[in-house]
Amino acid sequence: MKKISIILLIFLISIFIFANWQDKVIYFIMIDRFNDGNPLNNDQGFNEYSSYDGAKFSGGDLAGIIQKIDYIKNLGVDGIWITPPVANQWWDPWVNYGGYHGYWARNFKQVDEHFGNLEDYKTLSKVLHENNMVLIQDIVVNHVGNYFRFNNGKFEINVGSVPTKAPTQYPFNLNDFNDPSQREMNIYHWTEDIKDYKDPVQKLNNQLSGLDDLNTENQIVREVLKESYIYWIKEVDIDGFRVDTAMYVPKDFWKDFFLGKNGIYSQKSNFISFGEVWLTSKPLKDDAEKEIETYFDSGFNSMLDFPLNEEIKRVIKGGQPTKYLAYRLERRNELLNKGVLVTFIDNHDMERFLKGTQPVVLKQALLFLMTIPGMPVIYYGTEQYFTETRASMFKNGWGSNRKDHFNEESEIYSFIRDIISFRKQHPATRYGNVKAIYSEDSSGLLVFILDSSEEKLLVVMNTSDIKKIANMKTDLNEGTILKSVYNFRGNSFDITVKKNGYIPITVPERSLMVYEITEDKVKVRDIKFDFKVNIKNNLTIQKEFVVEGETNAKYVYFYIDGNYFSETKLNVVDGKFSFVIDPYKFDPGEHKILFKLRGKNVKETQYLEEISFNIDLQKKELAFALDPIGDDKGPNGTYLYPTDPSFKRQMDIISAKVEKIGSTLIIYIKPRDLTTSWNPPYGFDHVTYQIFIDDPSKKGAKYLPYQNHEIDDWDFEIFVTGWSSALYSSEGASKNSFGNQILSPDVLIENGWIKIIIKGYALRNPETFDNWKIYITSWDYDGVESKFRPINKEPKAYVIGGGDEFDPYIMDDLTLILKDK
Ligand SMILES: [Ca+2]
Ligand SMILES: [Ca+2]
Ligand SMILES: [Ca+2]
Ligand SMILES: [Ca+2]
Repeated sequence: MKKISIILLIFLISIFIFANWQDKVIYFIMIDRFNDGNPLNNDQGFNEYSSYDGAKFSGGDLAGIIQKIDYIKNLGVDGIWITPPVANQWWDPWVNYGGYHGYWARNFKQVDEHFGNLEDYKTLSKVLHENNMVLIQDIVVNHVGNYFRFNNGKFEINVGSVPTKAPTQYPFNLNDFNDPSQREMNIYHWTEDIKDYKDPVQKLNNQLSGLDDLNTENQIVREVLKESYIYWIKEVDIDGFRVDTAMYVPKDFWKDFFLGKNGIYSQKSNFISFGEVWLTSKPLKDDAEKEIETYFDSGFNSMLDFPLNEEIKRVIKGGQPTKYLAYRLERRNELLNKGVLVTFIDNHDMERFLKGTQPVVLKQALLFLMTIPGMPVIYYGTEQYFTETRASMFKNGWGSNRKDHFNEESEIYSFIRDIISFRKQHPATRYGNVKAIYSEDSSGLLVFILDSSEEKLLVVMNTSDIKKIANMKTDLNEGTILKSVYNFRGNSFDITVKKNGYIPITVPERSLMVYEITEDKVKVRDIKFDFKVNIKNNLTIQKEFVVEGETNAKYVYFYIDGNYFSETKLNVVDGKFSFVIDPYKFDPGEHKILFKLRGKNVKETQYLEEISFNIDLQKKELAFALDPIGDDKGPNGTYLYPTDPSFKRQMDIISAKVEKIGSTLIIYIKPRDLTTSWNPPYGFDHVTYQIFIDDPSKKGAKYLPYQNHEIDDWDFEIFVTGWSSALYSSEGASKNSFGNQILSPDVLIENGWIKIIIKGYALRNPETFDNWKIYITSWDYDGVESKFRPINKEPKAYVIGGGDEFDPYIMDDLTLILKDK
């Protein structure tokens, strides 16, 4: 009896552990920043530990994770992914930074002294498995730490490297280029840093930010890497790998690593390996997906979904058109047939999703992730509203504000637990084929159907900050009942599909609702009025257009672009009505109009099919100004550029102009030098622009966030770097916080101009820009630390000189006053 129950128990446990990966939700932990279970291992005596310095070890370890198993489990996740636990280079004096994160290996087969030892790691694995949770280890094969470099062709050893000046594992210790026998072993590629990320040869063979690139073509290197990582499967019984920097290693390496003789997959069944190929696609394009697809063919059975991550940020956080996300969702169906897509809203290498936005936006994004197929990952701290990427959860770690953050009662912790539980109850969220049935050319509605063999769900999301209305055309049979199964900030009543599959719906701002498409049906009443109108689908409007129509309805209402608050009631006189469309109040491009007809009482309501039309307008110049050359010296002419040679005169503004097309505003800035030293996607670096827009009819803020300066009045701020853009409102802005983000404006380079496009819907479609003021300031931003570049008396490599931390963070500036009569 006892024996049988044990066998049964083992069987049940293995079902849990070996359930499909797409049924799981994973919690991602940076070991050093999660929890300190053993303070004795924090300081190894090399000045590599400080809980006040984000560049150093903070004290988190494997024992700390074990102590917090219940906290992790109660969130409802099915396992953890941990940053590499292997022995690291603790301090690199060449870059003044430490390997607390685990990606700078010293020895691939040893647990780092700060994190514990092999026994701790085995215990962690055992405790996780006892709790039906999996353990995924982050691995690196592309590089070790930064132990050598070629400085203008001359080989140099990083003699100040801590704790050793070379890796300690054979053959990676053979890194002295000046020793002919070591050189000939060719364990390394013996290269300089990658300078051109578009050059495929450099990308595979050169050093990524100084990290010594392993010769992954060399058979010895291949064997030892394979053996090193099999070691963890055998010793610790880990269940999967997250594979760092996969695109910097040749694809045939991966084939051999996973599928070759004694490959990873021969070691353990159902072993997952998800690769990091950090590529994203432009809106409505799929270059990244195409490249990521090739990794599934090279041995990976799972990949991180970076294209989706970017689209979620663009659309849900950045207010860009929901049709972008609709496209991305449908494009994923194909990829999902190849393997597991690991979904996430942020990670340890990027700004946290919550930074610069509101909790409600974070919640919507997380919920969205839980409604679509893939294996969602929650980055630690998300469940406590963290905004700092690598802040510590524990009191004595860096960035903790000297508080423990393991609060299971917090609102966002409960929210995440609830949405994970919702996902588990609904197989279509994990297995459904996704079909988008409604999306917009602006922020607003995204509606899609999830179709799995077990159930069909309809998801309705509104990404905008206004209530939306639509009449969606579907393939569903009339009378079908859509049963409300989840409601976030919306309505929880059921919906009935109307005649011909139409669903009229109003959707509150920032809400997400899920409906089960049931087999139940009711009879629907057919309300049909006579209606004729002169605006037809796809009509192009270039000047004022008079809409005229006839109907036997008592009342006619219309809505523009699904804006519930644009509801306009028309007078119907002798069965006729008319109104005017003024194209200058619209962004160029596609728009839509929805008519609602009513009889004597509310029950007699008919929504018509939406009619789309195009606004096509000429652009109009609103302002142009030249700025002196060489005045990029701060307000008093004392500022100096950082001394690194990559700084030219990027912060010198030489001219600016403003145009509009309809209600879309376009700002152009011409810098003296345009550089791309760090491969910025928007095509410029070593300068950022903080642009303040004043709508004279409104009273906004005075302080320029983080810039030690104030002006009379501003209502919107645009913050543009070569990597990102944001439009903020002055609401919520202060000396040291940006306001609420409204949109990510598009940024392009055109003939030496930086062109920033702000859709009018984000500015609430002003009728005129006359007398609006635009104040442009230039500075630079430290992308690693996510803050403005500091200023000091003396300039340094990456520090601006000629002032101090209380001086205005403005290198050059320019004001434009718009004429729009
Ligand atoms: Ca510790
Ligand atoms: Ca490489
Ligand atoms: Ca190096
Ligand atoms: Ca200038």
